[in-house]
Amino acid sequence: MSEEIKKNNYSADSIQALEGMEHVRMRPSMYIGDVGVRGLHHLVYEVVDNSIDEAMGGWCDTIGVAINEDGSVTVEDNGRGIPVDMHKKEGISALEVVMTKIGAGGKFDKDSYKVSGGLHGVGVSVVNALSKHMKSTVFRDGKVYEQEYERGKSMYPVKQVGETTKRGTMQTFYPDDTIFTQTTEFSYDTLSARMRELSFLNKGITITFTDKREVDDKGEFKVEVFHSDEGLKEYIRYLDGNREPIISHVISMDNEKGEIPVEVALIYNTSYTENIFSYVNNINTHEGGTHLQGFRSGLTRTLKKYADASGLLDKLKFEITGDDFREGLTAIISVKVQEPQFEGQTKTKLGNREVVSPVSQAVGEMLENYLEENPNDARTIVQKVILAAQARHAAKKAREMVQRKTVMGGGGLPGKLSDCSEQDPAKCEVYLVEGDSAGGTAKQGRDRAFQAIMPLRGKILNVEKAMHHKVFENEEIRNIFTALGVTIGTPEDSKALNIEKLRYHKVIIMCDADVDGSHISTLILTFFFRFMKELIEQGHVYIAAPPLYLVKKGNKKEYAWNDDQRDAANARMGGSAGIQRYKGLGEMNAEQLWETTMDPSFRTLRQVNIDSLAEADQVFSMLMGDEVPPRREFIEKNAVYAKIDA
Ligand code: 0RA
Repeated sequence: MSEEIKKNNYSADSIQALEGMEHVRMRPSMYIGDVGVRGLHHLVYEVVDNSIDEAMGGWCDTIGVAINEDGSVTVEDNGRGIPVDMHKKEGISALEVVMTKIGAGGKFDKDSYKVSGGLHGVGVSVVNALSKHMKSTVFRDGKVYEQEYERGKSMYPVKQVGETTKRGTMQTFYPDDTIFTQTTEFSYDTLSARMRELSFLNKGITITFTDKREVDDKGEFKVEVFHSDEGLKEYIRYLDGNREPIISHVISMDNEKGEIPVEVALIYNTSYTENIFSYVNNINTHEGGTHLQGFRSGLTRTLKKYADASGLLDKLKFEITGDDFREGLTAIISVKVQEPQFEGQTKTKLGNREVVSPVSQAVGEMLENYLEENPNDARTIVQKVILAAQARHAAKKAREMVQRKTVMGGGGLPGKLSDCSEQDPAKCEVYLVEGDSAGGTAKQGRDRAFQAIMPLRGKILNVEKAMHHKVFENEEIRNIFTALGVTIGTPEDSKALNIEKLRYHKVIIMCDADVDGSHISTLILTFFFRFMKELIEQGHVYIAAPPLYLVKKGNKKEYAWNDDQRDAANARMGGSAGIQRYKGLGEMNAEQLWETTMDPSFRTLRQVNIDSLAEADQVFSMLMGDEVPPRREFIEKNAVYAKIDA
C-alpha cells in the first residue's frame, strides 16, 4: 500500500471515528440508557467494569473509586495499565484508540478474559464522549503517561510525564452538564451499593470507595472498603442478615459447567417471600431469563426427588408446585456468558438457551450433596415446602374471595376513595394519605379534576412478616388494589398485576414528615415492593414531601423543608420571624397543603426508583423484619427512603 493511500485511509477512519463519538453525544441514550440519574451513574460503572475485567483476568486485585471534591470521579486500578504504544492501523497510541474510538475497547487483547454485559461494555470511549473533560494516567514499564480529552477529543498525544514503580490505570472524568442536564451530582448511596455488589460478585477484589466532597467531624473523608473472600456466600449473609435462617449453612457452589462459570448461593429463612437475584456478567438481570430458569428447574427437581423419597409428602392432599419450593428462599445466581443475548423490556432478561442446562445441573448437584450431608436441614426444608403448599391454598381462596367481592361490588371502588373526574390514567394521580383527618384536608385542598385521595387508616399490614393469605384478607391492602384498578397478584408473579389497568400513573404516598410517618411510608413501599414491584419499576410510585416549617412575619410567609432553608427564610425576613414546626400533615390547612405538597407547579415529588433490587430487599427486610436494633439505628440515621434512591 502506498504512503498516499495509507494516509487517506487514516483520515477516512478518523472521520468515521469522529462521527462515532459525535453520535454518542447526539444519541447518548442509545449507549447508556438515559441521561438522567441512572445514565449518569452508568458512566462510573462503565469505567469500573474495565478494571473489574482486568481483575477477572487475574491482572489486578485493587480498585479505587473516588468522588472528588469538584464532583468528578476517579477510578484507579493496579492492573497492567492500558497499552500506550503506537497502534499500527490508527497511527495513534493504543490508549488514544481505546479512549476516542467507539467500540475499540480491549479488542486488541484477545487473550484477556472479557465478557461484555448488556448496557455495560459499551466502552470507556462512550464515557469520554459524554464528559466535558477526562484524563487518563497509565503507570506502565516504570513510566507515567498521560492524556487529556475534551468532550471525547484528545487535547494532545499521549505523553510521558514521569517515572514510577506503580502499575495500573487511573481515569478521572467530569460528566458533561450539557448532556446530563438534570444533574451531574453522583449519589454516594447508589455508587456505594454498586461497589458492594461488585465486591460480592467478584470475590478477592478490594474496592475502596471514597467521597471527597465532604469531611466528617474528624476532618476525614467518607471511605468504605469492600472485599469479599467468600463471594455469594457472604452476599447471602448480608442480604439475609435480618432474617432468621432455618438451616445451618448457606448452600453454595462456584464452578464451571459446560464452559459456563456458574456461582450459586442460597438459604432458607422463616419468611414467606422468595428473593432470587440473578446476574449475568455482573449485571443484575431483573427480568431473569435462562439462568434463572435453570436454577428453578434444578431446585424443584432435586428437592422434589428428595421429598418424594422421604415419605413426608405421603399424606399431602394436593400437588406441590414450583412456587412452594421457593417460599422463604433467598438465592443469588451469577453466571458469566461470553456472548449474552439480552431480551425483555429493559434488556435485563438472559436469552441464551445453552445456559439452562449447565445451571440446572450445577444447582442439582450442589443441593443433592447438601441434603445428603445435612439430613436435619433437608427435613426442615421439606416441612417448610409442605407448609407453603398449604398456605398457598389458603391464599388462593382468600384472593378469589376478594376478586369475587370486587366484581360483585359493581365497579367496586372503595368507599373511602375520593376519585378524580379525569378519565385518562396518564393524567391522573392518587394520593395515599396517612390518616382520615389528613385525608380530609387533602380532599379539600386537591384539584379534583385529576387528583384522587385515598386515606389509609393507621398502620398498614407489615407484609414482610405476614403470610400471604393474611395480606389478601387485609382491608387496607385490598382497598389499594381496587383503587388502583390492578389485579391482586402474588409476589412470584407480579406480571399478573395487569398494570395496563392502572387507573393513576402517579401513585403518591403522603405521610407525616416524622418517624411514624416514615415508618408508614416504608410499610406502604414494602407492600409495593413485594406485591406490585412493576409499579415501582415503571416509575409510578412517588413520595410527597410536605414541609417541616412555616416561617412567617407580617404578610410574608415561606415554607422550609430543612433547617438550612428555615434559617435562610428567617434571615430574609430580618431574623425575627415566627417559626411554626409542622408536626404532621394534620397541622396544615387545605390551602397550605395544596401550596406546598400537592400543587404540581410547586411541589417536589421524589420518584421511587430501585437501582439495586438486592439493596432494597436488604433495607426492607431490615426495616420490617424481626430484628429491632438495626432498624432503630437505620431510622435514626437516615430518612426512610435514603437507600431507595428516591
Ligand atoms: C488491554 C491490554 C492490556 C491492558 C488492558 C487492556 C487494560 C485495560 C484497562 C482498562 C482499565 N484498566 C485497564 N487495565 C488494563 C495490556 C496487555 C499487556 O500488557 O500485554
